Amino acid sequence: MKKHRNPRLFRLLALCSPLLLAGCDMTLLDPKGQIGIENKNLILTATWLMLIVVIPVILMTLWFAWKYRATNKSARYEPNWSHSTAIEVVVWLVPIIIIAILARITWVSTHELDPYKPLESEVKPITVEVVALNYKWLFIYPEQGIASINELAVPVDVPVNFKITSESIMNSFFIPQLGSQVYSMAGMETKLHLIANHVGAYDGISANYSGGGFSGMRFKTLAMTDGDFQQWVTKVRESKKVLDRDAYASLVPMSENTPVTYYSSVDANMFQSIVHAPMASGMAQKHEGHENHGAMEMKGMDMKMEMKGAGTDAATAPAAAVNVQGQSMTMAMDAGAHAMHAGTAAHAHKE
Ligand SMILES: [Cu+2]
Repeated sequence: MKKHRNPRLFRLLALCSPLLLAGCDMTLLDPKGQIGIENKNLILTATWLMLIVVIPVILMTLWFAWKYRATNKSARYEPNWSHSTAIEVVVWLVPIIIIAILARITWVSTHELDPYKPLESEVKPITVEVVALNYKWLFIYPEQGIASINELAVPVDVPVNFKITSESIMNSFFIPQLGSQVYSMAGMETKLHLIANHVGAYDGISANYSGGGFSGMRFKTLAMTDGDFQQWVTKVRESKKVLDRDAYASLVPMSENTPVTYYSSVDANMFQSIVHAPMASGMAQKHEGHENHGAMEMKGMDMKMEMKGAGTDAATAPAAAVNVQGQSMTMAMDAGAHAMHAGTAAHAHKE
């Protein structure tokens, strides 16, 4: 009997598979909070359901190619074969059933895991306001009156209500081991509700590319016992820095790999004023020097719209239509930082 197998190839494959996986530390599959656990179950359930089709297809492809190879004279040869009701039933019915199950799971889990839905808990949640800056994360604790950069501390088993916005460019606020991510966008507030159920330090990232310093836009999420969290709050309150308007303005220019910074106090309504900044009358001032503009800015579109915005009052109907279209496109491209460009006379860039 001839030896078909190639033992060296098999050994190589066996050696390679862990290497291929070594690159990813599977944080999504190692959740440390309730939402993360539900995310993981959803990922695995959907994957297994799809593998019901994928695995037999791959195995049968290999088996058919081997069984009906030219040298196998014992296999049936049917050059005129074209239809099998049994096969049709299987290849349509099985995927339809899988898609129906996936559809139901998607519907139910989309509502259950809605990031805007507060978590059910008897413990009073804490609020953390998150601001994505270029390229660092600012965390404001309105109840404690403190703030930190690139370090998020939360007590374990306490639901965290995140309110999220961005100074300019769109980012995505993501702590993989705690679960769902949500975009941060200028001029608006998004919400995310998470919980950490285990003490530990978990990586936080921006999951949406935002420019040159993006790779350093990371923070540690410190999930602590209640006592440790109070100590952390006390430590932050001992900082000599305070987050007032001037301190915030100094954070706006781009910086990379920003070290952890604590602020012992925060101006009241700091977060709301950041959210509303693009719509405030002081927009032209905020735009001075264009330092807020993102990497994704479309210069040509910007100028074109400014001309319309700053133009005479005799704006014709077609021009207005173009304006509206341009505005919505810019919102998508520049995450709202430019949302008010079109038609805002105050924003004529005279500075
Ligand atoms: Cu501008």
